[in-house]
Amino acid sequence: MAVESVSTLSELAGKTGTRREFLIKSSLLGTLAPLALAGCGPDETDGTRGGVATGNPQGGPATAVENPNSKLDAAGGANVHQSTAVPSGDATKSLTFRRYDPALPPVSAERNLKVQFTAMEVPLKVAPDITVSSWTFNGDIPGPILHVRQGDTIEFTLVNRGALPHSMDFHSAQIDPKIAFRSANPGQSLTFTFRARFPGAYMYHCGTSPVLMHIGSGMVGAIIVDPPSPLPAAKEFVLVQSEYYLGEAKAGVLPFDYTKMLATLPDYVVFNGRPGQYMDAPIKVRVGDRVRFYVVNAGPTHPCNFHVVGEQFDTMYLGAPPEMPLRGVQTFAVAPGGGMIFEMLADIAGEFVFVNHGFGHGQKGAIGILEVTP
Ligand SMILES: [Cu+2]
Repeated sequence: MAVESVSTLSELAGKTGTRREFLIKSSLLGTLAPLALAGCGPDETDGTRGGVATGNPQGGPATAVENPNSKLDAAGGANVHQSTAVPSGDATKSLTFRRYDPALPPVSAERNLKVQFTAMEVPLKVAPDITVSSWTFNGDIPGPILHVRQGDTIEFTLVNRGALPHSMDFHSAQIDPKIAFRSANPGQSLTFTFRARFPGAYMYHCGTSPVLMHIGSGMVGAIIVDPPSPLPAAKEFVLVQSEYYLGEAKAGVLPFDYTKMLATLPDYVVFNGRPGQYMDAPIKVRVGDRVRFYVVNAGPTHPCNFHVVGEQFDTMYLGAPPEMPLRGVQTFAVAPGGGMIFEMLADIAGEFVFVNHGFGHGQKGAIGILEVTP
């Protein structure tokens, strides 16, 4: 593609048609083109993902494995840093690509919840032509979206069906991490209980050493804690940003690469586990809708400079909502390990690109379209 002298995004968009066409045809050429142009099966009505598991916890007694010091992250080199979910032969053919439903599931009706996740290492198709050797909660990146209310008590059980020790660190919990966030060995489980004391958009992740490898291999997710009085009615979406650092494919599956994680130059930066998935299958709302994005940055390393092209956020909560609202925000950086709530009124029809405005990372996949229809 010839390099043209263009000064603005809208100027270039004008030369190539719509902004969406521009982004698909031009901005995403290179890293993202195969992804953005490939068919993503829209599943706007997918109600199976997320929600709150309320079944009785199963599995054996909690293990007494303490979480090793994460300073070990800097050690590098050991076999523990290798991804393990690499199948023999070309097992990727049996896998299907699924769009991750970004809709916030309804808040749990229970005020005392029982939630159970399963830690498992599985190959995961994150684009029609990209399969990664992921470590997951419940087989996906990110794990299930949890939605609770301030003051709720959550009895959490982690069942480890993987080949490595795993654990759970809820940023929404105030608890002794050495006890609650300890690791469960393969075949074992652990349980701890916490109260969601503050509302907000919180990260959860595996905290087993090396934490960088467990977060970087996909063991992340979001728990949204509502304030006691509901925020204004809105169409609500959860975006979990994370970075992918990948090695050479084996049997069609790309392993995560710990050395590249330490070098902090990602191959992809993604919303909800799939690079560019909402370019081809946009998030859809109607004119007049209030739109609320819960943006959780799972990292492991880089900020998410969240921005919507052609819009401003009339409200962004700097603290626990509804406290400390900021008005008229164009872009705000969500730190790795952090979560922020962004609101806008979709009062104009069109295709609005939401993006990590750290554009190197936007072009690596942290980009999508909010489609506002009359
Ligand atoms: Cu883990």
